Amino acid sequence: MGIVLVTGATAGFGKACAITFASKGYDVIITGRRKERLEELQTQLAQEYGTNVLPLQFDVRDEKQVFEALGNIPEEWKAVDILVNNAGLAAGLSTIDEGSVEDWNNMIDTNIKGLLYVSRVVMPWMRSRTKGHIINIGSTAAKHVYAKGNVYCATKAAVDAISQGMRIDLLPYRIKVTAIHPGAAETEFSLVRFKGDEDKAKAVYNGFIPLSAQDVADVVFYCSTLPAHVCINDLVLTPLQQANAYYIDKN
Ligand code: NDP
Ligand code: 8X3
Repeated sequence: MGIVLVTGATAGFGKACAITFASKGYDVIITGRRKERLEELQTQLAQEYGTNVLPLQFDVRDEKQVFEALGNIPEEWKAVDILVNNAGLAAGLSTIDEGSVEDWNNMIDTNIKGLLYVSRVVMPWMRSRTKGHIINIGSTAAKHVYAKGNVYCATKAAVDAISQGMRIDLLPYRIKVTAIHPGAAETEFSLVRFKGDEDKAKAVYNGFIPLSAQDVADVVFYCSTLPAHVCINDLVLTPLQQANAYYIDKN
Protein backbone atom coordinates (compact mmCIF):
# COMPACT_ATOMS: atom_id res chain seq x y z
CA MET A 1 0.00 0.00 0.00
CA GLY A 2 2.70 2.45 1.02
CA ILE A 3 4.32 4.09 4.02
CA VAL A 4 2.62 6.37 6.52
CA LEU A 5 4.43 8.39 9.17
CA VAL A 6 2.36 9.33 12.19
CA THR A 7 3.73 11.69 14.84
CA GLY A 8 2.35 11.32 18.35
CA ALA A 9 1.40 7.68 17.84
CA THR A 10 1.65 6.71 21.51
CA ALA A 11 -1.89 7.87 22.35
CA GLY A 12 -5.15 9.32 21.07
CA PHE A 13 -5.60 10.22 17.40
CA GLY A 14 -2.06 9.24 16.43
CA LYS A 15 -2.31 5.74 17.86
CA ALA A 16 -5.74 5.24 16.25
CA CYS A 17 -4.34 6.47 12.91
CA ALA A 18 -1.36 4.09 13.11
CA ILE A 19 -3.68 1.14 13.83
CA THR A 20 -6.11 2.15 11.08
CA PHE A 21 -3.45 2.56 8.40
CA ALA A 22 -1.74 -0.67 9.50
CA SER A 23 -5.07 -2.52 9.29
CA LYS A 24 -5.35 -1.32 5.68
CA GLY A 25 -1.95 -2.72 4.77
CA TYR A 26 0.35 0.29 5.18
CA ASP A 27 3.81 0.10 6.70
CA VAL A 28 4.01 2.65 9.50
CA ILE A 29 6.60 4.90 11.07
CA ILE A 30 5.41 5.71 14.58
CA THR A 31 6.88 8.46 16.72
CA GLY A 32 6.54 9.83 20.22
CA ARG A 33 8.52 10.31 23.42
CA ARG A 34 7.21 7.26 25.32
CA LYS A 35 9.41 4.40 24.17
CA GLU A 36 7.51 1.56 25.88
CA ARG A 37 4.30 2.62 24.21
CA LEU A 38 5.99 2.71 20.81
CA GLU A 39 7.35 -0.79 21.39
CA GLU A 40 3.94 -2.08 22.54
CA LEU A 41 2.28 -0.63 19.47
CA GLN A 42 4.97 -2.06 17.20
CA THR A 43 4.35 -5.54 18.65
CA GLN A 44 0.56 -5.15 18.37
CA LEU A 45 0.69 -4.02 14.73
CA ALA A 46 3.15 -6.72 13.74
CA GLN A 47 1.09 -9.45 15.44
CA GLU A 48 -2.36 -8.32 14.31
CA TYR A 49 -1.63 -7.13 10.78
CA GLY A 50 1.90 -8.30 9.95
CA THR A 51 2.85 -4.63 9.61
CA ASN A 52 6.41 -3.46 9.09
CA VAL A 53 6.86 -0.83 11.80
CA LEU A 54 9.66 1.68 12.37
CA PRO A 55 9.35 3.16 15.85
CA LEU A 56 11.23 6.43 16.40
CA GLN A 57 11.52 7.96 19.82
CA PHE A 58 12.09 11.72 19.77
CA ASP A 59 10.73 14.94 21.13
CA VAL A 60 9.34 17.05 18.27
CA ARG A 61 10.39 20.21 20.15
CA ASP A 62 14.04 19.28 19.83
CA GLU A 63 15.26 20.30 16.38
CA LYS A 64 18.44 18.22 16.65
CA GLN A 65 16.59 15.07 17.75
CA VAL A 66 14.06 15.43 14.93
CA PHE A 67 16.64 15.90 12.21
CA GLU A 68 18.85 13.09 13.53
CA ALA A 69 16.18 10.50 14.35
CA LEU A 70 14.13 11.06 11.23
CA GLY A 71 16.84 12.18 8.84
CA ASN A 72 18.87 9.01 9.35
CA ILE A 73 16.23 6.34 8.79
CA PRO A 74 16.99 3.57 6.25
CA GLU A 75 16.55 4.73 2.63
CA GLU A 76 13.62 2.40 1.96
CA TRP A 77 11.61 4.08 4.73
CA LYS A 78 12.07 7.52 3.18
CA ALA A 79 9.44 6.79 0.55
CA VAL A 80 6.79 8.22 2.87
CA ASP A 81 3.42 8.44 1.10
CA ILE A 82 1.46 10.02 3.93
CA LEU A 83 2.68 12.20 6.79
CA VAL A 84 0.19 12.72 9.61
CA ASN A 85 1.42 15.69 11.65
CA ASN A 86 -0.51 14.95 14.81
CA ALA A 87 1.79 15.34 17.84
CA GLY A 88 0.54 18.23 19.91
CA LEU A 89 -0.99 19.40 23.11
CA ALA A 90 -2.77 22.05 25.07
CA ALA A 91 -1.06 23.02 28.32
CA GLY A 92 -3.22 24.83 30.84
CA LEU A 93 -6.40 26.85 30.44
CA SER A 94 -6.12 30.37 31.79
CA THR A 95 -6.65 33.99 30.86
CA ILE A 96 -3.74 35.34 28.88
CA ASP A 97 -2.69 37.84 31.55
CA GLU A 98 -2.19 34.97 33.95
CA GLY A 99 -0.81 32.46 31.44
CA SER A 100 2.25 30.35 32.16
CA VAL A 101 5.16 31.23 29.89
CA GLU A 102 6.38 27.66 30.23
CA ASP A 103 3.04 26.38 28.91
CA TRP A 104 3.13 28.88 26.05
CA ASN A 105 6.62 27.74 25.05
CA ASN A 106 5.60 24.10 25.26
CA MET A 107 2.59 24.59 22.98
CA ILE A 108 4.36 26.81 20.47
CA ASP A 109 7.42 24.53 20.35
CA THR A 110 5.34 21.37 19.96
CA ASN A 111 2.34 22.38 17.86
CA ILE A 112 4.07 24.81 15.51
CA LYS A 113 7.82 24.29 15.53
CA GLY A 114 7.64 20.51 15.96
CA LEU A 115 5.29 20.21 13.01
CA LEU A 116 7.64 22.36 10.95
CA TYR A 117 10.77 20.38 11.87
CA VAL A 118 9.19 17.04 10.98
CA SER A 119 7.77 18.43 7.75
CA ARG A 120 11.12 19.98 6.82
CA VAL A 121 12.69 16.50 6.83
CA VAL A 122 9.87 14.75 5.00
CA MET A 123 8.89 17.32 2.34
CA PRO A 124 12.08 16.91 0.25
CA TRP A 125 11.51 13.13 0.20
CA MET A 126 8.03 13.68 -1.20
CA ARG A 127 9.25 16.39 -3.55
CA SER A 128 11.83 14.03 -5.05
CA ARG A 129 9.05 11.53 -5.82
CA THR A 130 6.53 14.23 -6.91
CA LYS A 131 4.11 12.40 -4.71
CA GLY A 132 2.82 12.52 -1.17
CA HIS A 133 0.10 13.64 1.19
CA ILE A 134 0.60 15.75 4.29
CA ILE A 135 -2.26 15.66 6.78
CA ASN A 136 -1.96 18.27 9.51
CA ILE A 137 -4.10 17.97 12.63
CA GLY A 138 -5.42 21.41 13.49
CA SER A 139 -8.51 21.94 15.65
CA THR A 140 -11.78 23.81 15.82
CA ALA A 141 -9.58 26.02 18.02
CA ALA A 142 -7.88 27.09 14.78
CA LYS A 143 -11.13 28.50 13.47
CA HIS A 144 -12.51 30.26 16.56
CA VAL A 145 -10.78 31.41 19.71
CA TYR A 146 -12.47 30.42 22.96
CA ALA A 147 -12.12 31.95 26.43
CA LYS A 148 -8.81 31.00 28.06
CA GLY A 149 -7.74 29.14 24.91
CA ASN A 150 -5.60 32.09 23.71
CA VAL A 151 -2.18 30.56 22.96
CA TYR A 152 -3.44 27.03 22.20
CA CYS A 153 -5.88 28.53 19.68
CA ALA A 154 -3.06 30.62 18.21
CA THR A 155 -0.90 27.55 17.68
CA LYS A 156 -3.72 25.80 15.86
CA ALA A 157 -4.43 28.91 13.75
CA ALA A 158 -0.76 28.69 12.84
CA VAL A 159 -1.23 25.06 11.77
CA ASP A 160 -4.10 26.26 9.58
CA ALA A 161 -1.92 28.97 7.99
CA ILE A 162 1.07 26.64 7.57
CA SER A 163 -1.20 24.11 5.85
CA GLN A 164 -2.32 26.77 3.37
CA GLY A 165 1.30 27.77 2.75
CA MET A 166 2.38 24.18 2.23
CA ARG A 167 -0.45 23.65 -0.23
CA ILE A 168 0.70 26.56 -2.37
CA ASP A 169 4.43 25.86 -2.22
CA LEU A 170 4.11 22.11 -2.78
CA LEU A 171 1.65 22.38 -5.63
CA PRO A 172 4.34 22.04 -8.34
CA TYR A 173 5.29 18.69 -6.83
CA ARG A 174 1.70 17.37 -6.71
CA ILE A 175 1.85 16.91 -2.96
CA LYS A 176 -1.57 16.97 -1.29
CA VAL A 177 -2.00 18.97 1.90
CA THR A 178 -5.04 18.40 4.08
CA ALA A 179 -5.79 20.17 7.34
CA ILE A 180 -8.20 18.31 9.59
CA HIS A 181 -9.80 20.26 12.43
CA PRO A 182 -11.49 18.08 15.06
CA GLY A 183 -13.69 19.37 17.84
CA ALA A 184 -13.82 17.89 21.31
CA ALA A 185 -12.50 14.33 21.41
CA GLU A 186 -11.92 12.21 24.48
CA THR A 187 -8.28 11.14 24.47
CA GLU A 188 -5.42 11.95 26.84
CA PHE A 189 -5.69 15.56 25.61
CA SER A 190 -7.51 17.00 28.65
CA LEU A 191 -5.47 14.93 31.10
CA VAL A 192 -2.36 16.53 29.58
CA ARG A 193 -3.96 20.01 29.53
CA PHE A 194 -4.88 19.73 33.23
CA LYS A 195 -1.56 18.10 34.13
CA GLY A 196 -2.90 14.78 35.33
CA ASP A 197 -6.07 16.04 37.09
CA GLU A 198 -8.44 13.23 36.12
CA ASP A 199 -11.60 14.84 37.54
CA LYS A 200 -11.04 18.05 35.61
CA ALA A 201 -10.23 16.10 32.46
CA LYS A 202 -13.31 13.91 32.74
CA ALA A 203 -15.59 16.91 33.36
CA VAL A 204 -14.74 18.36 29.94
CA TYR A 205 -16.76 15.58 28.32
CA ASN A 206 -19.78 15.64 30.67
CA GLY A 207 -23.16 16.22 29.05
CA PHE A 208 -22.32 15.34 25.46
CA ILE A 209 -20.91 12.53 23.37
CA PRO A 210 -17.43 13.57 22.29
CA LEU A 211 -15.58 12.34 19.24
CA SER A 212 -13.42 9.26 19.78
CA ALA A 213 -9.87 8.86 18.55
CA GLN A 214 -11.21 6.31 16.08
CA ASP A 215 -13.72 8.83 14.65
CA VAL A 216 -10.83 11.12 13.82
CA ALA A 217 -8.64 8.31 12.47
CA ASP A 218 -11.48 7.22 10.18
CA VAL A 219 -11.70 10.74 8.73
CA VAL A 220 -7.93 10.97 8.33
CA PHE A 221 -7.94 7.64 6.53
CA TYR A 222 -10.87 8.67 4.33
CA CYS A 223 -8.98 11.77 3.17
CA SER A 224 -6.16 9.48 2.05
CA THR A 225 -8.43 7.30 -0.08
CA LEU A 226 -9.54 9.84 -2.68
CA PRO A 227 -8.46 9.68 -6.31
CA ALA A 228 -5.05 11.12 -7.15
CA HIS A 229 -6.56 14.32 -8.63
CA VAL A 230 -8.78 15.08 -5.60
CA CYS A 231 -7.63 16.77 -2.40
CA ILE A 232 -9.64 17.71 0.68
CA ASN A 233 -7.96 20.95 1.70
CA ASP A 234 -9.68 21.76 4.95
CA LEU A 235 -12.08 19.69 7.00
CA VAL A 236 -13.83 20.46 10.30
CA LEU A 237 -15.50 17.66 12.25
CA THR A 238 -17.26 17.97 15.58
CA PRO A 239 -19.47 15.89 17.83
CA LEU A 240 -23.13 16.37 16.96
CA GLN A 241 -23.64 18.47 20.10
CA GLN A 242 -20.80 20.87 19.23
CA ALA A 243 -21.28 23.76 16.79
CA ASN A 244 -17.84 25.35 17.05
CA ALA A 245 -14.87 25.72 19.38
CA TYR A 246 -16.89 27.46 22.11
CA TYR A 247 -20.50 26.34 21.69
CA ILE A 248 -21.37 22.86 23.01
CA ASP A 249 -24.98 22.04 23.82
CA LYS A 250 -24.48 20.04 27.01
CA ASN A 251 -27.41 18.39 28.75
P1 NDP B 1 -3.15 12.80 23.24
O1 NDP B 1 -2.61 13.53 24.44
O2 NDP B 1 -3.99 11.62 23.48
O3 NDP B 1 -1.93 12.40 22.28
C1 NDP B 1 -0.93 13.34 21.97
C2 NDP B 1 0.21 12.66 21.24
O4 NDP B 1 1.18 13.68 20.90
C3 NDP B 1 0.92 11.62 22.08
O5 NDP B 1 1.24 10.50 21.29
C4 NDP B 1 2.19 12.31 22.52
O6 NDP B 1 3.26 11.37 22.64
C5 NDP B 1 2.47 13.24 21.33
N1 NDP B 1 3.29 14.37 21.72
C6 NDP B 1 2.95 15.40 22.53
N2 NDP B 1 4.01 16.19 22.74
C7 NDP B 1 5.05 15.64 22.06
C8 NDP B 1 6.41 15.98 21.89
N3 NDP B 1 6.94 17.07 22.49
N4 NDP B 1 7.19 15.20 21.12
C9 NDP B 1 6.67 14.11 20.54
N5 NDP B 1 5.40 13.73 20.64
C10 NDP B 1 4.60 14.48 21.40
O7 NDP B 1 -3.94 13.92 22.42
P2 NDP B 1 -4.85 13.84 21.09
O8 NDP B 1 -4.69 12.56 20.41
O9 NDP B 1 -6.20 14.29 21.46
O10 NDP B 1 -4.19 15.02 20.25
C11 NDP B 1 -3.53 14.82 19.02
C12 NDP B 1 -3.56 16.13 18.26
O11 NDP B 1 -4.91 16.51 18.02
C13 NDP B 1 -2.92 17.31 18.98
O12 NDP B 1 -2.24 18.09 18.02
C14 NDP B 1 -4.12 18.08 19.54
O13 NDP B 1 -3.84 19.44 19.71
C15 NDP B 1 -5.13 17.85 18.44
N6 NDP B 1 -6.53 17.97 18.77
C16 NDP B 1 -7.10 17.31 19.83
C17 NDP B 1 -8.45 17.42 20.09
C18 NDP B 1 -9.11 16.77 21.25
O14 NDP B 1 -10.19 17.22 21.67
N7 NDP B 1 -8.58 15.69 21.78
C19 NDP B 1 -9.32 18.22 19.20
C20 NDP B 1 -8.63 18.88 18.13
C21 NDP B 1 -7.30 18.73 17.93
P3 NDP B 1 4.33 11.32 23.82
O15 NDP B 1 3.70 11.92 25.04
O16 NDP B 1 4.64 9.86 23.97
O17 NDP B 1 5.49 12.09 23.31
C1 8X3 C 1 -8.70 20.52 21.12
C2 8X3 C 1 -10.11 20.67 21.51
O1 8X3 C 1 -11.86 22.07 22.64
O2 8X3 C 1 -9.61 22.43 23.39
O3 8X3 C 1 -8.29 21.22 20.03
O4 8X3 C 1 -10.27 23.22 21.25
S1 8X3 C 1 -10.45 22.19 22.24
